[in-house]
Amino acid sequence: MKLYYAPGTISLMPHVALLESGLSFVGVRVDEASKTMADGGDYRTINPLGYIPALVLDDGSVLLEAAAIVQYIADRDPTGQLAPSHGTVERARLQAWLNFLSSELHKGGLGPLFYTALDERAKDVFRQRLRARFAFLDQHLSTRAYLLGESYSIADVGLYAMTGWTPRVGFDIGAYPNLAAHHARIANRDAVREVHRIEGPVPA
Ligand SMILES: N[C@@H](CCC(=O)N[C@@H](CS)C(=O)NCC(=O)O)C(=O)O
Repeated sequence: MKLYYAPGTISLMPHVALLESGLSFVGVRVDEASKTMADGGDYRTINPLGYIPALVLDDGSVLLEAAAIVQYIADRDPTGQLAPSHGTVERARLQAWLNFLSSELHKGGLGPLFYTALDERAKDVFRQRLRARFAFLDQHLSTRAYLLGESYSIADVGLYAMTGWTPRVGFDIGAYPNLAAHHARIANRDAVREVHRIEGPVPA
């Protein structure tokens, strides 16, 4: 398998999943802004829409969408630690969180704050939505260590990646102590540290 990743993006989630699973893969770095791959090629030959991540499977086909990619990895993970089994309500809850992260936090909250063309009034709409969602998460995490309860899952890394974007868009999560504690907890995982070491700093 080949994972196309860029530092500071949601590709952190499948990158950590791959390391934690122990599955064999090759990582290919992509420059998020120019869409240039490490070998100089155009990443849009992998994903015509240009967004990251993408996973190329051993049969050469491409799998897109972080939520689907991490579940594909989790289902092949011999340790079984990344996701609950299919057909269980716990698996449905994992899917609910992955969907929440992708739609409510990423595209409907934090993502728009990166757009320099949006004025402050427009960004305030998204900041307001984020405050409600962060308060909801903070309450949820007040009685549990992880999104699914006492069991870690790959969705925790997705949340960690997104809370990691908040300083870059001037959003302080200090007002949400349980969310901040969750971020610190996930930051301490060996695979998370290792992925940061491999990926290096987020380009300016
Ligand atoms: N729906 C996609 C969205 C991925 C996405 O938006 N990735 C961002 C980085 S976090 C990206 O590549 N943005 C650059 C672009 O859209 O051109 C997923 O969840 O995998």
